[in-house]
Parts: sequence; C-alpha cells; structure tokens
Amino acid sequence: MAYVEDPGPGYGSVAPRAAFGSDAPALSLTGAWRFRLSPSLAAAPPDVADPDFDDSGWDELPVPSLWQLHGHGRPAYTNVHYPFPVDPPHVPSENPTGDHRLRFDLPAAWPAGSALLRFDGIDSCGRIWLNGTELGVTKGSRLPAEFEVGPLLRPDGNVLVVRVHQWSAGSYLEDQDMWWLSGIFRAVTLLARPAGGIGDYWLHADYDHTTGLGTVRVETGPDVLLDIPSLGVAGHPAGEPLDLPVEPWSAETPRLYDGTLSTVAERVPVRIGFRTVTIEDGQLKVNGRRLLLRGVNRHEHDPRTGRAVSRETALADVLLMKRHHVNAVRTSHYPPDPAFLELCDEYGLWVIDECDLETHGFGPLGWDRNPSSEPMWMDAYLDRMRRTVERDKNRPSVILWSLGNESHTGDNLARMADWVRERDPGRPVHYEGDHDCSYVDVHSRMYATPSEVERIGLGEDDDQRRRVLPFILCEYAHAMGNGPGGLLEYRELFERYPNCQGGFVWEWIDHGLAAPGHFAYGGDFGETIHDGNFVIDGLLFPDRTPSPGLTEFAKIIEPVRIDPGPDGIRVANHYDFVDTGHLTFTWVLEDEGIAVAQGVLDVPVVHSGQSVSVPLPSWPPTRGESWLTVSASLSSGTSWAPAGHVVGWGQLPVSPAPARPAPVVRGPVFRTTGRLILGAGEFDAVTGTLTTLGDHPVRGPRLDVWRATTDNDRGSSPGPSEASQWRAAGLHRMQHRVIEVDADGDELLVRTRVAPPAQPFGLFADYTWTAFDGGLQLRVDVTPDGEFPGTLPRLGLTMAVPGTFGSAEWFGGGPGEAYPDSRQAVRIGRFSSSVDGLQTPYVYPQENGNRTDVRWARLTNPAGTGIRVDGDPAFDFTARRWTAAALETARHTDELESGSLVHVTLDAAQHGLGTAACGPGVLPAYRLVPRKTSFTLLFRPVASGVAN
Ligand code: IPT
Repeated sequence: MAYVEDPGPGYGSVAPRAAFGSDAPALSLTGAWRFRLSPSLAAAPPDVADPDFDDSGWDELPVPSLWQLHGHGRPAYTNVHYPFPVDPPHVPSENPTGDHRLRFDLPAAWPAGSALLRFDGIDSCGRIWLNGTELGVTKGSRLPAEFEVGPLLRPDGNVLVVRVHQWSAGSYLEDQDMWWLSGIFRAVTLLARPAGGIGDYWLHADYDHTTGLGTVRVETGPDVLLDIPSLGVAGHPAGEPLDLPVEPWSAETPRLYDGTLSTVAERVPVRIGFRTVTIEDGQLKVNGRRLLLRGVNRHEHDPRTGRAVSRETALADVLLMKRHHVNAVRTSHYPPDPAFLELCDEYGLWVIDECDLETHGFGPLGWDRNPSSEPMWMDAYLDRMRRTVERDKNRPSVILWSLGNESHTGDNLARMADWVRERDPGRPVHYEGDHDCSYVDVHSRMYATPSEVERIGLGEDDDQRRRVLPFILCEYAHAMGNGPGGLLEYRELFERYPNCQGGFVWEWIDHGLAAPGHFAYGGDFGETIHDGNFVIDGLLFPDRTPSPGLTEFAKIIEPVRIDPGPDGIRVANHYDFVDTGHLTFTWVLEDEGIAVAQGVLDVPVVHSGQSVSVPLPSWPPTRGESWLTVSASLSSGTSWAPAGHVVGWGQLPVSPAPARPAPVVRGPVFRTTGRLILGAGEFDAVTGTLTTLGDHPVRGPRLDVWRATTDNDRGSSPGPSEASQWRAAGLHRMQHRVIEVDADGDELLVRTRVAPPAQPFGLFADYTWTAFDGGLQLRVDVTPDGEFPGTLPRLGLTMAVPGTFGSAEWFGGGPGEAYPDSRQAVRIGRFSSSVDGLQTPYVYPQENGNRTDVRWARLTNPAGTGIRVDGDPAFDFTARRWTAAALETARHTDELESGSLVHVTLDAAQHGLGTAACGPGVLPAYRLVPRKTSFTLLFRPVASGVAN
C-alpha cells in the first residue's frame, strides 16, 4: 500500500520523452481486457500478477475506458471538495481497485531488443507487471509513463497486469472540477526501440518575421539526419541549425512542413511549424504579431466514455472550434490526449498546455497543508511538469506552458516554473494562482469583471510587476445553462487595450453523462457529497450540439466584422495575421424577411487590423421593413469547413416598416351573461381576461414577471442571487386584483394591481382593449406601486393557446434565442419552427427559447388556423408546452411533460443573463429595473390559407 499513499511520483518508468510515432514496430494493446473491481486493495486478489492466475471468470472491459462508465462502481462529481477526508497523503482504505489483465502475443516479425510499454493515461495510480515481473508504478493520471520491457517479452502468451487504484496520494493533486472516474483511459502501446534509433528529439523551428527565415535545429541523439523534401533539405545533420525561407505557422495559417528524422535504424516522421513566441512591450506575440486569444477551456469529455476520448471526438472538437472562430484552447486542467495537440498543429489553434495539477480542495481549508508549499510534494510537482513539457515540446500549437490550476501558491509551483524556463526558454509560463506574478510571464485572472479588466488595460493595476505583463483571462464567461451574457463588453476591452489579449470561456462542453432519456450530472449517482449541475457549464451540450452560448460567442469573435459604415458598408478585418483575400462577400436584400435581391459585393482586400468602407449595392424598391445582410464566407473549402462557410456577417436597415394603419374602432363592447364581446374577442366579464379570440379558446393574456430561473439567476457570485431576491419578493406568486372592468365605451379597460402576497409593493397593470378590423389591440400600462426591491425577471404577458398550435412563424430576431446581453448572434429575418423546436434543451431545465425583437409572430395548428400577434414595434416571445413553473421544477429534460396547452409569453423586456453562476452578474445596462412601462400588441385570429 505504501506506493499508493507515497506523495512522490511513481517509479520504474524511463525518463519522459516526446510523444511521436516512427517506423519501428508498435503494437496497440487496446481492446478487450479482463477486469475485476475490488472494493479495496485488501480485498483484491493477492496473486493477480502471477501469469498463471485464472481470470477466466472475470468480466471483460474495453481498454481504454473508465470503469464506472461500464457498470463497475459509480461516477461521482465534486468541484472543489475532495470526496474523501483531507488527510494528506492518506486516502480511504475503501479504495476501489481495478485489476486489468491482458494476454497477448507478439506479431511474427517483432524484433528482439529494447521495447517500451507506453501508457498514455491511468487514473489515478497504476501498478504494472509483465509476465510476473513488476515494472513499476505510475501516478499523474493524465500523463504518460513508459516502462522498459524488452527482456521480458516472449513471442506468445505475454501476460500484462495493471492494478489501478481509484485513490492515491496523486488524487490530492488532481482535484479538477470534473467527474471522479478511474481506469486505463488512454492508449496502451508496445513500442519496439531499435538500437541506434531515435530515443527522443526536440525540433525547434523558429521564425524571424523580420527576415522571413525559419531556423530549424533538432536536439536529439547522434547521427540523426533531417529531411524536409518541400524545402529541399535532404540528409542534413539534425543537430546543426539550418536557416530556410519558409511560410510561418500560425493558428490562422497552420503551415506544417512534413519531414523525417532518421538514423540507420529508425525513421521518425515530423511535422514542422515555424513560429516564435515572444513577450515584447508587455504583449504576447507570435512571429512579431500581437495575439488576441478567442479561446475556450477544454476538458476531455464524451457523454458515454467520459475522459476516454477518441481521436474522432478530438477532431470533432477541433472542427467545431474552427467553425465557430475559436482560435485558442487552454487544456484545462491537464495535458489532453496527445492526438488533440497534433490536431491543433494541423488545423491551427493556439494552445495553453496545462499540467495535470489542481489542489483546490485545500482552498476551503484556508490552504492549510496545501501541497504547493509542502516539501514532500516537490518531486511529484516537478515530475508532472517534466512529463508535460517533454511529451508536448514538439507541438508548434503549444505557445504557453501552464503549471496547473487553482493550487494556490508555493515553492513547489515556483520550482516548476524555474524548471520550465530553464528547459524551454521558447515558451512563456502561465499560472493564474501566482497573483503577484513572481514566477510567471503572463498576468492571468479568472472571472474578472469588465471594469477590473479595464483598470488593467489602462495600466492602473496597483502591482508594478503585473503592469508590464500581457494580461489574459484564463477563464471568463462561465457558460453554465442559459448564458453567458455580457461577452460584448469583454470583446470591446480586448480590442481597446493592447495588453488585454483575450481569454478563454469557461468551458467548452457540458460534462453530462448519457442516461436513459436525459444527461446526468452530480448527485444522479447517489453521491454523498457532490456539486450538482455545476459540471454542466459548457458551450456545447454533452452530445456536442452547439448551445446558443456558442453561437453567440462565435458572433462576438468573428474575424470579419460587417457594419453600416459612413459611406455604405464597413468591413473590418479582425484576423491577427491574414488578409481577406480568401473570402467572398455576398449580400441579400430581404423585404419583411423574404429575399428579393442578392449579389456579390466587391470588397478590396483588407489587411489584418484594417477596415474599408464600400458603397451599397443597388437594389429594387421594397414595400415592407427591409434589411440588407452582408456575409463574408470562405471562397474555397479548407480542412475545417467547406466553401461558403460564413466567417462574418452584418445587417444594415434599408427601410422601416410602413406606418401601421390606425385601428378602426369597432366597439362598443357588448355584454352578454358573464361575458363581454369586443370585435373578435370574448372576455370574462368579472376578470376582464380574454377567453376567446376568433374561434379559438385562449387564456389570458395577463401580466407576468416570472421566468424559470437560470443557473446564472441563481448564481451568487457576488452576493445574494437575483433568483433568491426575486423569490424573497414573491415575484413567482403574484396575485391579480381586478380593480375595475370598464366596458362602457368603445374600449374595454381592465384595471388591475398585480402584487406578491405579504408585500406592500406591486404593479398597477391597466389593459386597454380596442377592436379593429379582424382583431384586437391591447395597450398595457404598467406602473410600479410602492418601494419595489431589486429587478424583475421579465415584464410582459403570459397567455395560453390550444396545444394544437404547434407551429410558429415570426419576423424578427432569430433564428435562435436571445436575451438583452446575449443577442449579437440573431439577425432580423423571417423564421419558422415547431413549438418543440423553439426549446433549448438545457441539461438542467431553465428559462430558454426567448425570441427577441419580434415584429410579428404566428402560432398555428396543422390546419393553418391560429393567432397572430403584432408588436408596436416589437416584442419578445416564447412558446412552450409547459408552464414556467413546471420548467422551474424540472431537474432533467425528460421531466418536462407536454400539456394540452401552449404557453406563450409576450414581453416588453427581459432581465439580462450575466454570468453570476461563476463571475459577474448582469451588467447595469441589462438589468430590468421596474419602471413605468407601456406596450402595445395586436391580436388577430389567423384563418386557414391566409398569408400572415
Ligand atoms: C474555476 C476553476 O478553475 C474551474 O476549473 C471551474 O471549476 C470553474 O471555476 C467553475 O466552473 S475556480 C473558481 C473559484 C473561480
């Protein structure tokens, strides 16, 4: 047991080296292994390493895998807290122990001599035997370990045994915010190592942007030759620097030169990207250019296999990132599978490669006994850093090394930084937890507010050292549930202040686990201690469907921006390197959302950081509200998107809606028993609420201020959450008192006071109904009464229509949802969707699906009849098959049940989203403070076959 609780690194492995393939024989040992889970080491079979041990009764388990996702034990999620007593370096005696056994034969031509057995990742501690001989122990779950096995191999019947412990001293260093999962979760490979082969190499490929010359220099063993056919390099002694005219590598132009390193015994294919990372003038630069990091934090996650992520999944991530204009990744909070970084090289992404280190659980304990400052952990810290750097040193995409995450500060971290700087002067060191930046090269923060970022941008940081460093947000814009709101404000700061070089949204993907009918999160597996749905905070849903948050982020960071300009259309190039020569600009004119003309726009080539104004095209006259949409798209396909992929778009208003004819008053109001009739509407005479519109039974509309609270509404950083304030005020249970129903004239006036129980404050709501040809006009006048505390979730109307009204069409903002501080991605157009399709399936149900700036919307049944609502000029709407209360109560998507009605909200305003789930709340401009508000809507029954 000693090795499990030893705070030091494992033992028995060879020195860490780069991850690379070669023409030397290799045997993948992935596939079906024998597996047995024991509740503790004491309960595990003592003779498991014996090659003759009988494992025929054991289960089979795929390797790589995490055993909790294959019916052995259960997943568990905590964010900060350790799920075991904090008693370092001790771990529970009830330490689930998974024995893995594999019998394998060598391929016929396997050479004698040295061979390495390589494990790319074992969580959390593995003890390994081959043919009865112990090889050693590995810790550092997301780091490779290689063991010399040459002399032990036999042609047939090799028996490899790996005993994996769920908990080890290493678990104290692996308190990342993610599922606790165990097993051999990355590849296992046997590598023949020919005598005179290439044991390790470090290919330095620098680029001098002043001369256009690349310099290649390889640190490796003796007698290694370098070939780069496309540069005419053949048989060059690898150790001798070579200057070559080259195209540099960047995330925008990921130019890789294929080459080989060879000795008489081995050939290693290499992919060379020339780039030089510097910090100059307080800015992080590559090849002489300031970078703007439009990044995301990426955990490795698959809803079925957890952190065992295939190359296909890694590629899916890279393609999704590229297509959404993401240019940078922080590998939170451990080195990813090596395949991911190869893909970053190939497709072009800037990478902060982060060491497998986090001790966050010491935070709630005041950082007492935090491993970062305890000498007994020093070797483990250095070992982890060394294995990170050595493995990934040949990746041009990696531009910064990160020491880890949320491990406070201490000597061990400082020593890691010293080691990195000595070993790799070519890449700056990042670590957010070094608040005074005494051992890092980049000032990094998480979740800083826009005003804090502004202070740093202005050079008003009170720390001298920090003031001269480039500044990044290694985490910001917490993408939990509906959000993040407020991205635009950050973009403006990154563009205004050269030292503010962007950041990384937290985080890329929701870590939901596939369960029947829904995705599971913390607490769904009977954990005694857990952090619920805090693990559901990504821009992608668990199945990698982009969420509205990703669509919004993509729009915010689009590399080409198109806006109305002084003389027409302004096109701005926000790429860091490339010009717009690879793009085609097109325009389309829409008359009330219907395309009436289109063409190609002649835009001169715009260089990085520049903009031009081009004249408007000419177009035919339009009748209704018209918009010109201009898009920049790829002229030809790339490795990551087809031709036509849009990289930027903008809209220009062309002509406003024609003045609406004044409603023809068609009063008076008729009274029949218990009912009032006004034009196309029938009302309850006592409450004054609309009960029928045309032939359709309806309920409401009436004033409503509640929304099913979002994770951000419930977020409490800083201070009490909006949701708790709304609840305390009673906004979820407002009562409607009818003051007066005045049906005497042409109009129907219903005066009410809407207020929560137990409170003195409320809202007067006056509804004034007028009939007009074919419909009804409703003006709502809302006046706060008394001292109204805080904000409102929303302000508008809720009504119910028949459940058969399952189709929506609207002219306004779309196609997706939008909120006041997350609305850049919607454009004005004509859209249609089923009511079901209007819902955004947030893993943890909450307010969603709001369509904004809507001029008119129709809800119709399969026969084409229904209702149409027009705004004056616009409104927000949602339509769903359940109430806001049901949405609020549900904990998983499959708990939402369709009723017999469609519930519709028609709003004058929504409170913003913010990112208070972790970070700043809703910014002042987007807070919905109760004030006197009037809005007008027109309601009409829609007859079948009638356009609009
Ligand atoms: C921050 C962590 O670094 C990250 O791993 C994640 O947990 C995130 O929070 C929230 O989802 S740390 C926090 C104290 C700001």
